[in-house]
Amino acid sequence: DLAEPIAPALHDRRAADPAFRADVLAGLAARPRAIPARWFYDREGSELFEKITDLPEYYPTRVETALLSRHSGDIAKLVGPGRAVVEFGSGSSTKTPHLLAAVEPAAYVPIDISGDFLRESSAALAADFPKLPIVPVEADFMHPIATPDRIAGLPRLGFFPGSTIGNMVARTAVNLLRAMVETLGEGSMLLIGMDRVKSPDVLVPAYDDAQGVTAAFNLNLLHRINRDLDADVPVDAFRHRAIWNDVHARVEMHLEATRDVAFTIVGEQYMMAAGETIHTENSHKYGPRDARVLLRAGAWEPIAEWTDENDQFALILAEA
Ligand code: AVI
Repeated sequence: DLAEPIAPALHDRRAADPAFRADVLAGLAARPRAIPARWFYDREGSELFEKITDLPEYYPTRVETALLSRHSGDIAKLVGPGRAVVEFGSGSSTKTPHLLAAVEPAAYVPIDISGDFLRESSAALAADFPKLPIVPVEADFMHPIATPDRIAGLPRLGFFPGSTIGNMVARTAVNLLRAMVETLGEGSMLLIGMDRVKSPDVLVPAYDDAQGVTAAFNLNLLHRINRDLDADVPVDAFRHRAIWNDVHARVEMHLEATRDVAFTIVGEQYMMAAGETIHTENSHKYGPRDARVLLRAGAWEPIAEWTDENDQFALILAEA
């Protein structure tokens, strides 16, 4: 029959990660509904996140990059030359060159779960630092990682910018910090970025911008479900919500159904009433003492920290 559509050739149906499928199905069956934020970052989501980092309301990237370039001399003095710099979740980081230029590392080891991003960012850095050995590792940094032989015996500096730690609840953050000690070894140092607690009048717009880029980033999760999980979620029946949760000191992102909806995901039926939500992200903020307590709980002792004049964001140097 010529009218029969040749579905696989016409659709860009990507092979879904079984863990994505499991998290979506479990997350929609749970109450409250929640899907882990790590699933935002498919190709489209990663591109939208890059756009977020340029938004006027989204201060963290700008402030952290300025802190790194302003204080790289002080950081270099405390860190000393000849370390292997190990970056956790390197993505397409624009902050790394500031650090590498200052600390004169013996090697750079970017760790990322996305091989594509790793290859792209490693190639870009190699052009700027032709003499620096770059040893990319494709891995999930949430667990201890065997570091490459190439950096055996070198002292290490872990680099974890972007306030990514804020996307984890305290227990997960502490587990990650301890995994970093295992990966890097005792005697290592860690340079970590953490976003500060501040007025919701600044925080909420940073996660609900006027141009709607963050809304598109959040809603892309539903598009991804439709693309990857053979689903028919009516994305236009959802809206982006960003709220400040003062008890947990975090900005939360949710997707709220604007009318009663029914949809199918890999053959399973789901219903949501108007006003019901899916919790998609936490972004925890840390006061100065909170940040130090978290690091100590994760087996790191803070030794120096740098903040901007408005105390918006902190870069903290710690040792294991
Ligand atoms: C990647 N992470 C640190 C960002 C944040 O600020 O929590 C993710 C993000 N979500 C919305 N805007 C940015």
